[in-house]
Amino acid sequence: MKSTNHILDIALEISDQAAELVRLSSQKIKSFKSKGEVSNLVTQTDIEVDKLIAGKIKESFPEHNVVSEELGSKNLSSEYTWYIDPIDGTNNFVHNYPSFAVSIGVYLRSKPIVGVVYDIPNNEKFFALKDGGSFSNDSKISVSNKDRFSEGLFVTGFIPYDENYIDKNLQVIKNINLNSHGVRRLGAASLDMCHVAKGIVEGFWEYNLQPWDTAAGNIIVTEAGGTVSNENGNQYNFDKCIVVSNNKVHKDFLKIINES
Ligand code: 2AM
Ligand code: CA
Repeated sequence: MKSTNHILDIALEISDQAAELVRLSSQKIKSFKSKGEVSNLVTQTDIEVDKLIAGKIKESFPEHNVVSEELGSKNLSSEYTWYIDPIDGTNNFVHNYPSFAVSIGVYLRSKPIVGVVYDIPNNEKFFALKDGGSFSNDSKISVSNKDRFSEGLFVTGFIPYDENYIDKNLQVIKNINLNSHGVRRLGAASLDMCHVAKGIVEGFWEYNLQPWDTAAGNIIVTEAGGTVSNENGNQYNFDKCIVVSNNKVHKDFLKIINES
């Protein structure tokens, strides 16, 4: 536990420095490049922040593996792996839409042990430690108590150019809208997961995310009492579909996704 606490302390410190760099860059004009499709964006800030985070991890834990969105993987055969998204919600960042975050998740032997998601525009830092609970700034957070799917609020995301899943997801969105208080779409998966952890939405689902989008959010949700699974209800292991809830509505949630 002592070493896990130390990892959390370093992850929090790194996220503060990364958030500061994103904040400073927010005030400048943002030039962006498209990584192929028209809405798949990367800015110079994504790359600078990724380099900052990877460099800081190397200073403290030179032997740990690092997997990041913009710099790729550095596999040193360690039992520890850091999954980094320097800016989750790059598209929002470019448009000044206030939903983007730095996301840092640490796994030990394929299980999450530490997560930090820093919501920069809202100044809210979410973090969790294995068996230590989930927090937003200094307050403990937990998932909502709502057990009726029909009274829940849900959030999803979709990659606009993802031909394989967009039609399926539109059908799921329609059915959830018809059977609940509704669906929201904010554009940063790590924050959507933290919103389940904080109890302001009952569930989140998305297709085709990458490990750096979900690694930190995963432990923040489970330590807050929620469930993170794939569409079959099995423990999520970077599968094609992620289904996250307050646990109480999980069964109904899976049913509606699978029957859409
Ligand atoms: P990003 O801003 O870091 O790319 C929105 O639905 C979510 O999908 C965001 O978390 C966004 O993260 C992510 N996303 C967008 N394009 C993606 C891609 N090509 N692969 C994986 N995740 C992506
Ligand atoms: Ca990103």
